[in-house]
Amino acid sequence: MTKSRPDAAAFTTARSDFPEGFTFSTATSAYQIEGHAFGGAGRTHWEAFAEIPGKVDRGETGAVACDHYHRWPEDLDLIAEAGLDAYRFSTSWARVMPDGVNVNSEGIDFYDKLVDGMLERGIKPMATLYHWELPETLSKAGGWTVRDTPEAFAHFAEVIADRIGDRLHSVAPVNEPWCVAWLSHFEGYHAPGLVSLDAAAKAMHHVALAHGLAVEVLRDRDVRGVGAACNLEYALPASETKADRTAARLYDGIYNRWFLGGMMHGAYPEDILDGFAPHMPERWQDDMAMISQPLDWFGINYYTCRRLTRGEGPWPSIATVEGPLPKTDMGWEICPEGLEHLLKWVADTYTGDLPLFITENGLANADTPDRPDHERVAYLEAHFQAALRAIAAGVPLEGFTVWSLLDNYEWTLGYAKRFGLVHIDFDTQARTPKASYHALARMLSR
Ligand code: IFM
Repeated sequence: MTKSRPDAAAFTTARSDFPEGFTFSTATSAYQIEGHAFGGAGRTHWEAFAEIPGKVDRGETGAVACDHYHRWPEDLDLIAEAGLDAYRFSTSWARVMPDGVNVNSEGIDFYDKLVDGMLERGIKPMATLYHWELPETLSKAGGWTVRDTPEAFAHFAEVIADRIGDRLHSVAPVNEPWCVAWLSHFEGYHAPGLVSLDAAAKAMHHVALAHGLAVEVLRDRDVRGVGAACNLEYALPASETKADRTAARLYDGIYNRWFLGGMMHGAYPEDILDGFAPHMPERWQDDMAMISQPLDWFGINYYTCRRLTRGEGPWPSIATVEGPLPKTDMGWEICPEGLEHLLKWVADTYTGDLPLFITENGLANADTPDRPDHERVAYLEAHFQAALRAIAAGVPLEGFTVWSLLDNYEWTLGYAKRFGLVHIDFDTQARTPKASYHALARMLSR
């Protein structure tokens, strides 16, 4: 497996190595950058979660974040000046509908201006409808464990589609469904912080249903480029024992095959259904046609591989073992081979000729504005090369999105982790493009 190259100063890869028309973009999400205290946005389950001692580092929230709500023209200029083709942004449900139901005109106006701002600068708007800021009213009413939430989400999708759908280049309903459901309801690591197989199984279905209901809304309104953005991990057994191979297979089922199977084949994986069965919502089978409507593209958010072994406790009893590869500031192994593997596997097993996009890839690094972030250049270079190998093998990959434009709110880890191409001083809000930003701009010009 590839070692990272922390001494790399510039990309050897060039835009011209990729097929004609390949889309390079960068991504952010609403709650992580906008400043949720501004513009009449409603309380979300993240503020509630951050108030529980010990759940979020230093109890931080997205109240101010990068103040993108006021500084968005400067941020869009940074995207345009880098030579990026597109911007993957998200629309905050709690900003547009503070109580999850009624529209806040200031909130929807913000996205209207933002999309026009992208178009004026020649940037293609790639929207994600939901990147995790559930209005607290809906969270208190059961959140993703109840069917009312996907139904309310369909209404939110209507509001967005009616206002900005005519100008979007592409749209994905839910960012990283696994995080919304499993990480937040079984592992308890994200809001609302539940640790319950019953809640998690219900959320795993309701989030998939939210995707399907939103796809139907977007299609009804002729919104172009309707897809999905799922996070996938390369699941490896910690050793070749049967127990470790079983753990890796189960992890792969919950993390990767659940949403891929539901969205692309209209069928959840049987080995995972065996464990979820007592907890699935009534008549879930009736929703599978809605969940698996045809898409225009499928997006993969990829960061790392993971090594699995048998854990303690009831099903699914999986534990993680630390691996040998160099790690990012998140402690995640740098494993570009996992991206190549997943691209080929997804195309072969699920998506066939459907265009694929890498909708997120990047690393957290302990950056300061006065030290070049060589590690980010090396990480991205290795993943560009993995993408090129997959393309050479016939995978219909059409775009690559770097996470993230700006250092931002990393959820449970607060502001401690820096993923940006652009450094943010969270005291002054000064934006300082990092060495990786300049290197990427040069790479895109070649
Ligand atoms: O910051 C997150 C983002 O919100 C979703 N994808 C992974 C990123 C890094 O953890």
